[in-house]
Amino acid sequence: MEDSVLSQLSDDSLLEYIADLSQSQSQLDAADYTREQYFREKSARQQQQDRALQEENKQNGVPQIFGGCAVYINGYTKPGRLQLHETLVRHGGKFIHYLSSKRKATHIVATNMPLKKRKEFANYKVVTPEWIVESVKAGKLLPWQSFAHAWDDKQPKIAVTNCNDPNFLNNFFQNSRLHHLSNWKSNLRQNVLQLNDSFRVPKKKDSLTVFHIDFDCFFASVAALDFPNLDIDSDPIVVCHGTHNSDISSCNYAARKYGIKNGMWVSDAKGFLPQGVTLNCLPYNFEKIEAKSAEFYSILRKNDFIKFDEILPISIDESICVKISQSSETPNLRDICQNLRNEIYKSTNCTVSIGCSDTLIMSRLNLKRAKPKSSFILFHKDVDDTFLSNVKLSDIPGVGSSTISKINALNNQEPILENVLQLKKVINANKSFIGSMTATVGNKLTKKILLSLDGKDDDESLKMIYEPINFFERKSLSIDINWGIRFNSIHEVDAFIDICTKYLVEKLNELKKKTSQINLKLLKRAPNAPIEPEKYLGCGKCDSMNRNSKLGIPSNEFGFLTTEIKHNYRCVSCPPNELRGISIQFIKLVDVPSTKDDISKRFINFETFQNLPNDVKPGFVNELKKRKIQIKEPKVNKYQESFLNEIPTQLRNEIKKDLIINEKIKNSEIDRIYAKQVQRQNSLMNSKNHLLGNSNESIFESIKFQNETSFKKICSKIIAWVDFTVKDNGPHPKDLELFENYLDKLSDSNRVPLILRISKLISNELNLKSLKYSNENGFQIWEQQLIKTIIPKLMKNKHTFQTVRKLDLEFDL
Ligand code: DCP
Ligand code: MG
Ligand code: MG
Repeated sequence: MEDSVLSQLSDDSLLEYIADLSQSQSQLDAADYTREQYFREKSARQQQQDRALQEENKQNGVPQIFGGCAVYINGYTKPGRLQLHETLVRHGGKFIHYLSSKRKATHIVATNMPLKKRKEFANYKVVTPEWIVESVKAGKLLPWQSFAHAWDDKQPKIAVTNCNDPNFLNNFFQNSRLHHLSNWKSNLRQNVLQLNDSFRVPKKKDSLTVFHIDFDCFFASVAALDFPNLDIDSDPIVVCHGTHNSDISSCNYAARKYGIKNGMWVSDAKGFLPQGVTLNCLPYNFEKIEAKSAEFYSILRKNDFIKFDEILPISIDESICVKISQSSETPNLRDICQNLRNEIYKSTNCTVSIGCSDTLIMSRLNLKRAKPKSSFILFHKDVDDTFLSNVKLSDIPGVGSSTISKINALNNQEPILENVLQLKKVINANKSFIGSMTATVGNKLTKKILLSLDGKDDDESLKMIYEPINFFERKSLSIDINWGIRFNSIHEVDAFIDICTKYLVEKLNELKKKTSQINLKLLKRAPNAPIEPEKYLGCGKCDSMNRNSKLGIPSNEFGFLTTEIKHNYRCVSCPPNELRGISIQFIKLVDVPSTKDDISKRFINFETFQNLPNDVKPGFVNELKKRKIQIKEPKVNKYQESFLNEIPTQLRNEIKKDLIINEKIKNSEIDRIYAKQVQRQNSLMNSKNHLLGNSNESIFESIKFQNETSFKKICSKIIAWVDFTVKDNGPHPKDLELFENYLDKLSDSNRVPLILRISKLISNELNLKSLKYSNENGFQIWEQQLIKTIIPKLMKNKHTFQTVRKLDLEFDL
């Protein structure tokens, strides 16, 4: 036997081999009988025995579940080798005695396997003995992935684990589901822009029917297609990279029955299952996922049941389809949903659920209600308490756990509000609750929540329907790596930033855009977190840090952008070896004019022309004229011109060249940036003037109150108003409403300092009047107004800001 084969033997096999050798000493002594022959014969003998055993079991009706599997057992196992061998053979499997190149094993069974061995067996399916035991129990072949070694995660399928390797990024992307998801999503959105023509964008007056369609446990359903032995309806299935410290991207409803959820760690999920129930961990099949999604969208575009006016892509597995309702006909929505579901199932072998209604929010809530494998239709006017009692607060888009705990704090945690009906009751019982909610979670979100109690949409959400092109247009571009980041020096970080920027700039160019803002977000190991987290090369517990830079003018230049990002890195204090995640965002993308419109193409430089040999120049001049291409003369002023005319031709040309260079310097980026900055500063000054009421020029949209835009004049009006109304019955409610609107507008446009000044103004006014009028009704109304409405608005700016960001993300994954 070759040494290399020897080295592949497990300890057990090697010992067995030595024992066999010593026993068969006499045979080995024979000159023509080699060790290899001995093994071949021994193996053949054993296989014969195996076949006989298998045949007997087959005859007796034992299910041959391991048919086609050739299994090699490595090292000590529990249950033992003999037992596994027998079980396997009885159930149709082939037992491989020695692992040599001739005998290809399909699976390797081992209880323990050191890293070195794991590398050696990198091309095999390496499983724990439970794979055999559990499959026999289940009476069917279970996917080997579910029994792959736990430390599989520590040796992930992502081959390039060194972030300094130039291939790291590509490898990371290939394996990152989040990268795939975001790529798919942006491609789908790009398609929306291109499909512009086939849309019929609804008008505000149209009545709509909205279909929110989403695959049931999408990744899990697609993955299960590769495992016909598994039943998606009854076997618990999850999709994940490893089998321990990796997160579940999708779990089927059979797994959810036990409390397993998307996003859990596999190791935690396993703890939810009762004894004897196995979790089937399946690998990602990104190609198939993409193909199924394409079929889904193609059916939405073309089917025999309904022609949608808009097909809006929410994600790879989810679309909002809008039909403008014709009053003349009442379509049978139940049939449409049923037919669509059937058609999609026929084509993809995966099920979708549909929520249908006349508003976005209701179609979304109905979808939740419909899941899995069904549809649910309810229009907003039919919303009743029973329906609301089934809607969780967290089902409202934009409402997360922090909002929920804030609302509960307002209600003194008594009782804990979980569903929407409970919230509705609290609001009905206590009208001032809305005011408190506005003060804590912001005006926009409060309005949105109140509207959703009636099944209605807020304006922000409706933009998706009424302005789809604007809504789905790509507004930012980002790269986000939170796995495998381990650096030792700033040079390594710089090199990595270069790679990331290059990637982003390529994307930017594909989109024909420039960026006007960059944001660098870093994950820094939390002070108390271990150097290496549980998840292999994961980011572990981190603090996140941010640095944003607004570029003077939009850019798509690699050198400029990467330098800016490196500069940003140096501005936050995160030593390279503490870095665990890097995210770079290009924000506020703007269009680059297409080359056709690029006017510079219609010129050639004077210098270029001047350098041509004199004898060919006339020919070129004619040709250029024909094509209306001008020779760009250096800009010279009148004085320079008359001076130039006085000097000899040779010298004149040289001076002209010099002027060109000077002109170029003038036109350089730096100058433009500087000019922009000056302009910005000026406009900021103007805006200050505006706020004080001295100027009409402003970068802010002017806000009117009582037909005034000058803040100074508005203040005078307010003082007069307070003055006049504290004395008797107080301000007229209509006026107050307008006033509140004005304050809202100030607050929504980040002009909180102005609200502060107004509140001080009113407060001073009330102080002055308190001796004389504090018992008057009007005085008390103003006091209340100040405390309950104006001051809470002061606190609001921060929240408003957060709300806007949430709204941006609300339909995101
Ligand atoms: N996905 C993911 N990671 C996320 C969100 C989603 O990997 N943070 C993937 C896995 C999901 C798919 O996107 O299968 C679709 O997301 P859904 O939210 O629609 O979840 P599912 O389709 O799995 O389940 P459901 O039946 O609740 O829609
Ligand atoms: Mg889904
Ligand atoms: Mg979805």
